[in-house]
Amino acid sequence: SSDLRWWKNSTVYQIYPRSFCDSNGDGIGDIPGITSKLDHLKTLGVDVVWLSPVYQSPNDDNGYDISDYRAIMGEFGTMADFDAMLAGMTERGIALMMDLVVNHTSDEHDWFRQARSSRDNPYHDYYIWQEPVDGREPNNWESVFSGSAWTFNEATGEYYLHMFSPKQPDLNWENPQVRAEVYDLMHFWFKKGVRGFRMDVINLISKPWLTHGTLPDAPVVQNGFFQPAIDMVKHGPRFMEFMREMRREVLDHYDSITVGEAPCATVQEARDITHPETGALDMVFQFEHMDLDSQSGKGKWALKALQLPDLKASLSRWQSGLHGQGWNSLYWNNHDQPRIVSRFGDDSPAYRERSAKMLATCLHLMQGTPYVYQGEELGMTNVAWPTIDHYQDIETRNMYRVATQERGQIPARVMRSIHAKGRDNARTPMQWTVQAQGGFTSGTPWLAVNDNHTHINAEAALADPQSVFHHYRQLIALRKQHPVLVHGRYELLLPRHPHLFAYLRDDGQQRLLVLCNFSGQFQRLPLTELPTLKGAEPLIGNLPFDEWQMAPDTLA
Ligand code: TEU
Ligand code: CA
Repeated sequence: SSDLRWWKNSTVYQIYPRSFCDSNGDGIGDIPGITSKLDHLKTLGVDVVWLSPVYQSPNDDNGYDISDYRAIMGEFGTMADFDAMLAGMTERGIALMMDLVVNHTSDEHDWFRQARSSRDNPYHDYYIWQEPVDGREPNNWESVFSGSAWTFNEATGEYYLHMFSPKQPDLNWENPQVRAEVYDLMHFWFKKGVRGFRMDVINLISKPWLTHGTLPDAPVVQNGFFQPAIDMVKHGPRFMEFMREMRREVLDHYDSITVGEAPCATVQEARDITHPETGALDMVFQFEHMDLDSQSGKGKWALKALQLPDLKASLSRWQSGLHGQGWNSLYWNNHDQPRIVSRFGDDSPAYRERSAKMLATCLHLMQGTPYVYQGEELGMTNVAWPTIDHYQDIETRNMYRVATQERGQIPARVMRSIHAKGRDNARTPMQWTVQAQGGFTSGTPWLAVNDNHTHINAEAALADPQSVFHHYRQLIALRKQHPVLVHGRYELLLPRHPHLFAYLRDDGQQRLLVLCNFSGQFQRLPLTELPTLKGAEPLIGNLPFDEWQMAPDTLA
């Protein structure tokens, strides 16, 4: 039955190849580099790797702009290197998930080169075109990377849609040939031995106005003409139909693991997508908990301090909402998000390790499949570089330009947002050793290594039994040992407590109490509001047991 699916007690590790390990000194992480580090993953105990894109790409968005879905990016290696990496994973019992980026291609993909050449080209209908309106963009949609979501194409006199960069034109999923191409390339990778896919912004593929109706404007929420548009496109009218077709045509033929990235998804939408009988994917990445430290409706850069009760309410709604009716992914980090210990925790020397372990515990003991992003298992932190030229990310650089040049914002303030939320926080190279460049490369890294590699690095973490790494290793192992972690129901306790995140897991056999202190201060447990702790046994903690058993006078 669906309850026994293998990925339910698995943990996934995400690799962002550009920043993981450079084998040849050109400063860019690569596939042989990954192959050389597989024992790190084996020691950690993860079951699955999600590999961010390694396909041929002009790298406008670091591989999320693909120009050939069946070729490996030259900087990363060859197909033979890929096969060797996959074999190394298989030997170690690690399954590989690829990144499927099919809401859009690169503008350098042959399909788009043909499509833009003339209205009569057979590939023209692979993409989404609109006539100019009053000599300008068809509507007010803003791309996620700033500026219009429409770019004019001289050769055909039309605009094409790109929800992201102009170098990432959106595919037209209404066209059955486009869907057939996608299913085909999925079979290609499955046949190589890949076990599944993480599907990039998959809930944006069905554009509402292409099914019926006219192209609407997005509501005005900010200064200037262009307005955020994801909500106008997500979970469109034919989305579930397309996903069920993909399930039938491809996924049902393999024992796979799938996760759909679904910005702006609601619990109800996630239930539809992940329902074992009527849905199509095993789980989704939802973003609600990632939006709680920005001002509502104003986008990720409008900073706001996290209120712990909001985080508890949000994660708990997802826990209860999918229990028995779908499946959650559990994540704090990925290549688009700032480092969690710097974000919801405390990365100061006094607290970094405790804080990173607390956050890991809070997430990993919930119901769902946990994802660990490279370096999270070391408690890697954000960076705060002084000026925009230190940054590489297209989203960050475009936002800075528009904010300072068109919206009149003060550079120092914009930099504060970048320090808090910029995607390069996640993309600084993996810190392997105390040596120069953290052992990531023998050359000059494409993005600077965090100075703190001198004390935060894998070598040091493996040698220290109390490290963040070994805490993650234990959490990953616990999921295999205790069925309550996989199947137990979830119940939030102390919903309004400002500093404690407390919850129960219960499968009728075993009860587990999770207590997380999000503050830097000692917190007295409100014992009358908690189940009795008499006879309870400690399972895992962010301090050695003798210290944390002494602290509260509760376990007697
Ligand atoms: O991200 C999609 C997405 O929803 C972004 O808006 C994300 O929220 C944003 O980057 C946060 O700042 C996916 C990929 O994960 C991202 O790396 C790509 O740039 C994007 O799609 C386009 O492919
Ligand atoms: Ca390299």
